[in-house]
Amino acid sequence: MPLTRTEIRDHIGVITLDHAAKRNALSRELIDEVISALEQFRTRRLRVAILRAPPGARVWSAGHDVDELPESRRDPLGWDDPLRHLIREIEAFPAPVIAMIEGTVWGGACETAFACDLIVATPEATFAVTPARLGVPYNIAGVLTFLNAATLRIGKEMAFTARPVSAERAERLGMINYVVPSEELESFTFGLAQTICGNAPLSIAVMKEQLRILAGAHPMSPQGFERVQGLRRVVYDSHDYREGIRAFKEKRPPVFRGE
Ligand code: LCV
Repeated sequence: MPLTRTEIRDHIGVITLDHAAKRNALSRELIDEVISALEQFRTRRLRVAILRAPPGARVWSAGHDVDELPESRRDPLGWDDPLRHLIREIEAFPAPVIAMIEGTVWGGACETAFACDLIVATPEATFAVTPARLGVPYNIAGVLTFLNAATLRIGKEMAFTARPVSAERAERLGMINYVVPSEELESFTFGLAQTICGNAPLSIAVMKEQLRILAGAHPMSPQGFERVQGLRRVVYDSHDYREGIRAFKEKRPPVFRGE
């Protein structure tokens, strides 16, 4: 049973996350389907990709599939993690990817939306950065995605509180492009996509890649990188990381000890 649906309208490809039973958790299986849809769109030289949930979805995506996170002693978000692969594929896709958001967005799904080029959301949508809720040491490329989406102070607030931010506030802060009523979400997003389709695809592809390279141009010394990786290892080897994952699976609040 596929976990996504795809459709092509003229130069626009649409991927619908459609695994309601798990609230569109970003499992390896679901991510593989999204990535193969993007490859199909690339082959067909489509000019915009839209990533969405089914109309009326209460949850756009619940983020990384927690059942696929290692219990401990292994980097939960290493290079080969499916979520990391998805983020890179969205950033490398040679045309704009629009996140069309209705419902709540959590953790790795928040990063996925922020990795998209444009975000259009309904007023009911919310965005939550959740590593601290689970005790997860987010990876440095992911932190940069958040830093490029929000100011440092807002990024810290979202990371430290793990509280959802409303679509209106996100728009006011420049984290998303538009907030539109749910009944207009589809027509507005497709209108935006059609405007892009009418422009020069090569020029857009080059500007997208230029902006990706410039947005990622944050110098870090090898010593700085090693320090960050060492700190992350302390977290994913910790009691609190194991407790966060276990509490989620046992459907109870975690009890963190700071060790
Ligand atoms: C696996 C799930 C999930 C899920 N994984 O429905 O950013 S980081 O570092 O944190 C990164 C590691 C990450 O992204 O971690 C995941 C962060 N996500 C969250 O913290 C959101 C976790 N989910 C929820 O808070 C709720 O499920 C929401 C509010 C999304 C929806 O609540 P609702 O009451 O509608 P349930 O909680 O009953 O979930 C329905 C089924 O989906 C599973 C959940 O375990 C349940 O499974 P069962 O029916 O087998 O009990 N599920 C939900 N999210 N991220 N599985």
